[in-house]
Amino acid sequence: MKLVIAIVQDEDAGRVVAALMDKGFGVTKLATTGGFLRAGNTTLISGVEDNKLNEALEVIEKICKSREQITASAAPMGSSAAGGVYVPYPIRVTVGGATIFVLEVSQFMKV
Ligand code: 2BA
Repeated sequence: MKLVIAIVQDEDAGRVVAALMDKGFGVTKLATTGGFLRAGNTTLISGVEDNKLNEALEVIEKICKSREQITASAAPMGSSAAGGVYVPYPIRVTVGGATIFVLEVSQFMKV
């Protein structure tokens, strides 16, 4: 068995959960926050049988879309960062469809 951890955008999360459930996968949805954008995203965890792993990954891949987001970065004004004035300016980042980790499960039980 594998544990799939998929970090997806909030906009896609509902449809991914519905599609995984439709295909018989168990899934847990967690409200999370990305470290870089410090914006909300969604982490899905799903335990899947080895022979169903590709099917689960295909569902996630099909639904999750890359999007551009604008975030504020900051650059120092003046010649040195130390003691300089930091001015925020917008930068564009492309947030991926989904960031996925697949882990080997050593034991799975429901008690
Ligand atoms: P965030 O950390 O908020 O990152 C959002 C997007 O910002 C990233 O999209 C990437 O395009 C960009 N980004 C991240 N760090 C950057 C940096 N140091 N410089 C410039 N741009 C940067 P994704 O790569 O698609 O990641 C989407 C979300 O997936 C991340 O949200 C984070 O929550 C998670 N994630 C990505 N890689 C991860 C990892 N190695 N471990 C754990 N979580 C990860």
